[in-house]
Amino acid sequence: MPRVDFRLYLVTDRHQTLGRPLLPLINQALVSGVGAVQLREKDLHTRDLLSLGRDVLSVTVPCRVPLLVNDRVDVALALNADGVHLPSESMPVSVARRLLGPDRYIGVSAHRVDEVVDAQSQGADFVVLGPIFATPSKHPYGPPIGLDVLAEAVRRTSIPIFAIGGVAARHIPRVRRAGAFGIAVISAILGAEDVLAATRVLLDRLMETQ
Ligand code: 3NM
Repeated sequence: MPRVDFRLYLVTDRHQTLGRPLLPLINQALVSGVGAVQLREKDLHTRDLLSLGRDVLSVTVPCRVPLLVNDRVDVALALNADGVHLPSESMPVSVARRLLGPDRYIGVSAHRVDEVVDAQSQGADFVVLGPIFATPSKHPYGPPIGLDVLAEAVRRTSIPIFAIGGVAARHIPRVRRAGAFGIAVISAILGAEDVLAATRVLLDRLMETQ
């Protein structure tokens, strides 16, 4: 199992960059020290996703930062990426593990405590749990689940849990008190006017609360 040694997980959405091209923003986040990147561009066809994935790898690899591909195990393998991130309706962890082998990351999205428990028992490397707060980035999962659910998931498991959904720098002390290992964000980085500075602030808060 690969070791989860990152606390700030950047999830991409090229529609949430304030109109700026995605790659330079990812690069700025990497320069500031973001720990892992998830390529999550659900509306791209396979060929375009592969092409963007190659471009993203050209900036993550020199920084030795893992790149995980959302849902698409085939694309992760084709890119020789560092892992996959499985949405809750995706293939089971055990099947992805068989395809990817023991050394690549398998992250799992969860929206309830029992899904976190399941992900752990199936051998996921980490879980992203949310939406913790209200977020304009994603509506399908309904209202925020809140910090109490996060705290309960932490109590019932030992897997690293990343809080997602509306997480901003000001939330980090509360999220960490609830036991989150780290945070996963789109808009707190890609929606910031100054991506370098915003990433640095998130990392500083995470360090302060470690
Ligand atoms: N997954 P932002 S919430 C991609 O609850 C994603 O599983 C969520 O974007 C979940 O940091 C979300 O801008 C959006 O709120 C995260």
